[in-house]
Amino acid sequence: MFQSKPHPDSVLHSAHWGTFAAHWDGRDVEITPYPGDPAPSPILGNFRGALRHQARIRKPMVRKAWLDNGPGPQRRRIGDPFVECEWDTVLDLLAGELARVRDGFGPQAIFGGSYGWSSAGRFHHAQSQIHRFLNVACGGYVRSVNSYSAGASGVILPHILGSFEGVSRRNVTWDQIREHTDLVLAFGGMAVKNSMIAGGGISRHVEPGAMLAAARRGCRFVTVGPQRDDLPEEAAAEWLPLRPGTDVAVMLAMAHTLLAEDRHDRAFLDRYATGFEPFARYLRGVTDGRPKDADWAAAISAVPADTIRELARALVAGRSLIVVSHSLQRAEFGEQPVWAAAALAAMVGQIGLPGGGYNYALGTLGHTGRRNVAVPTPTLSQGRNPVEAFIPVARISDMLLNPGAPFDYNGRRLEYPDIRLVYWAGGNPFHHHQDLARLHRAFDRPETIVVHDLAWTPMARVADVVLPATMTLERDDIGAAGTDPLMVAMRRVAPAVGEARDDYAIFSDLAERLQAGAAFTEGRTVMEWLAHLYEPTRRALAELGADAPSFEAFWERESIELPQAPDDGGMLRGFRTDPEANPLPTPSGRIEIFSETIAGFGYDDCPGHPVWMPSTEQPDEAAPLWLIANQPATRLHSQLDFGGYSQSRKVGGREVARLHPDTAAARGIATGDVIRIFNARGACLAAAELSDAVMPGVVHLPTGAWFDPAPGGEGVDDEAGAFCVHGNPNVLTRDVGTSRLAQGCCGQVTVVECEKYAGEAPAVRAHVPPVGA
Ligand code: PGD
Repeated sequence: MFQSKPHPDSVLHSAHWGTFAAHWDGRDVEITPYPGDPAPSPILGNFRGALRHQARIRKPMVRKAWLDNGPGPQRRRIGDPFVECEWDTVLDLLAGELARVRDGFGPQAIFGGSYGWSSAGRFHHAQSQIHRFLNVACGGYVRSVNSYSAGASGVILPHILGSFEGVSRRNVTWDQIREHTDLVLAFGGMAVKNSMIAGGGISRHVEPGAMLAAARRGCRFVTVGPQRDDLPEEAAAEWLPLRPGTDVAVMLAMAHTLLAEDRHDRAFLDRYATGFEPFARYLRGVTDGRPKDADWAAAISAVPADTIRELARALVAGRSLIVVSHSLQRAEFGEQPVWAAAALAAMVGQIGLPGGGYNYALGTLGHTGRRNVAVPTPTLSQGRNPVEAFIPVARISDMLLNPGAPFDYNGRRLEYPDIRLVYWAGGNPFHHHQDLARLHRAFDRPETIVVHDLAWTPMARVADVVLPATMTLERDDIGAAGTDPLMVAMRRVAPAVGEARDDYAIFSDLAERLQAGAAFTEGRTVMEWLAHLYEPTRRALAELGADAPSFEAFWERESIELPQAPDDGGMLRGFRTDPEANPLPTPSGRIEIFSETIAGFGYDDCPGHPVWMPSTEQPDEAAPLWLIANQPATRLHSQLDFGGYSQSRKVGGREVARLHPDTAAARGIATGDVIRIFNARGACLAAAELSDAVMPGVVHLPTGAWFDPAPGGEGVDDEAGAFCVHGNPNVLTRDVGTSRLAQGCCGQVTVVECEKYAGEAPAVRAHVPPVGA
């Protein structure tokens, strides 16, 4: 798939999934992974065939119905025809529309939340560009807070441990695990398909090597979850198959075992935690008459009671580390596994020790388990947003469908704003959001939708104004992440396709039309911006006495190594060493096993200490199987779904769904069959693969296949829901918040039935441009 030696004319470039050398031969790119990377990601292969793929947007386009009828709520369908426009015409039209909404309804009528990962470069980062533009030229916008990744944990961790970063990214490192850890208990595993990704770039994929070295030294890895391969072969892991969504019961039972056998660390709890007593009463069943013992948890989770007890004892027998993956909290009551694991780890008493304690989300991104960079990395200022209204990011459909309705969030009662114009750059809601039939209805409500993207994603196809953005390989940028030692001069590899322009160029011209050109560009060209953004890093390097080349020298060299901060365990180590001098940034300064603050909110779906609450959606006769809809291994989210590697892993052009041979046999399904996966919200087709790495009773369909409601762009029906012929699981997932505390997304798990598809399956047309393009 890759060239072993870079072409002599290659230049260095970077993506969220790796650093690489690239050469454009006029038709396609040759890719060679960065030589210092011990385990390059296969998804670098998605650049093959992507630059000139038919899915690229080549000209500015306007949806015909919007052009004919003007702005207003309207039925928008993925099969709608578009009309080509000249750049000047479309920018005049769009500037006029932005001014109409801004001046008529105020910036609080513009939704610029625009969630999405876009590309790695720090200047052409679409989120930063759009937010800067809306602040500078439109007087602000309604924003979104938190993420689809860590919707629940991002809100609860500050209440109970004080800092999301301090518990996830600046905590235990892979080096500590190699050296110190005896047991890694990973709820939801630590799949390398996730840790191969780091926003801003990643030059070395160290995780498989570190797990191999630790396992060889004798470290025991245990993965708890419905899929065996959530830990790589290198970890030589034990697999505890567990019914989806029941981890909290197992965590509570481990805590109960420690309590009942008096193995918990009382001294640690006394000194470092608050609220253990009410939690202990709950564990014993004093409050609800139901002790949370291992037998109780075994019946809920399918993990044998003896295994739960043995593992609880093992946690206190040596240096142990508890890990919880993001996936667990992307579900109803997703706050609970994050909190229950923290309470269990506090009882074990190793929080803050090298290689021990609790590292939320270790291995779920390449940002975790690493040392941090000791100097600032380039960041584009987004300006100031005076609009106060915001939504938790996954409440987009609720907002568009219910303007003015109240909702709860983290102790506040807020109101959904009334949105007239939606502006999106660098994200794909028809990939990332749940219940796509509902999202589709919600996108009928705004008067105007604008999208910049490099390709005809389903989001672009429901937009009114679609502007072609360049792809990362078509522009110069700087790649850097606060957790990677390599800062990369990302050199342009290929000319832009068609009339595609950089997001920056598009926003500059729009800002000019809105009399904010100079404020937006500050008079800088792209190269002048890169030099400007590089300067704080260079200055900090010089102050440290490190190699601090001029911008020109950095650009010539193509990369520099940045110094790393010490591997010192961060906030939790400091707290352990001296809790009076270094209290946690929680209300009590300690680990909050009971939170007065959260209890004070009075939420029945997130009470004052961790509790077991089964999901309100359970398998039943109509939908007897669990569906796991997690991150894909063949691309980042939905990005470059049309690229070489992603395509090579589809079967008949469809996404692959895995199911256990027993589950398949009961339905007469064989590997390679087209299957229909369905529930009350919708249905999708996928190609079946039988695998004993998946628990019986579970279907695994990763996200990222572009929503393809064929035939003819219909397939979204108010009664039957959405039907996707390509394999997008978000037609099936639930659009509810994790709880009133965080309102995070619940996309990870739902219930479904599946069957062999009868008849000729409709062809996948997800990557074919719309009529008129
Ligand atoms: P991407 O596919 O990365 O998905 O959701 P997100 O929207 O981030 O979308 C990025 C878009 O940016 C792509 O369309 C790409 O073409 C475009 N793009 C790339 N570079 C540029 C550029 O320079 N300019 C412009 N204008 N566009 C660009 C991800 C989200 O999905 C996340 S983070 C998570 S963790 C969630 N995970 C799940 C899950 O586990 N299960 C379910 N069911 N659903 C999920 N959704 C969430």
